[in-house]
Amino acid sequence: MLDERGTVKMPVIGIMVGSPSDLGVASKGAEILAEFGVEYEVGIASAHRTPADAVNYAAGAHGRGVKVIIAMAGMSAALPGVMAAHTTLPVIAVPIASGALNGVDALLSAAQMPPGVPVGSVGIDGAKNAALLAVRILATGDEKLRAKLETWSEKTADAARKNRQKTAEANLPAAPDSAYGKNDRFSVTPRG
Ligand code: AIR
Repeated sequence: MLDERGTVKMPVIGIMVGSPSDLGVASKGAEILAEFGVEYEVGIASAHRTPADAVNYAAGAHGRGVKVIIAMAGMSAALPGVMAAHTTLPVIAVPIASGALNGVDALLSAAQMPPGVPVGSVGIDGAKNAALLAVRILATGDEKLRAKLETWSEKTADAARKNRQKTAEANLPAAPDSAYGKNDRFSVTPRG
């Protein structure tokens, strides 16, 4: 829901990117949040170029109703850590592939936080997983969202199962469907 200035009225997820060059990756996460009907907003602030903006956003996020921050940055990415240092909200990092080290630098910056200031990092350019993880966090207190997550997982599993036919297409002897047990994403059938 947008107000007259085009900003989201009640965002529960705050996505922050370090540069406009990160927005392409950010949209992959945004697509997931939109699919789940979760309100989100996207900001641009750099821990190095506009540090006060990043800090102020993090410090004010809880008061504005934000429940999870997703911080995305490449190269020597301080953004997730700096934001985590200024809020008690969960901060999920998305290291962005950029520069000579292609995201490995950003991944290590996000993952190797000093004890006491936690940042959870997904993989390089893992905006989709960051959004899904944020939805999972919200779903712990929202039964409707949890049900949506289950349906989403079932849909994904069904799509993955359709790939089984590819063994036959590749002229390989296919394992029978019965060998995979029940088609239930969350139940594991005991070995017979
Ligand atoms: N960055 C921006 N300020 C601090 C950092 N680490 C990151 C951005 C982007 C990369 O540097 O998040 O991934 C390159 O930014 P730009 O603006 O030069 O494209």
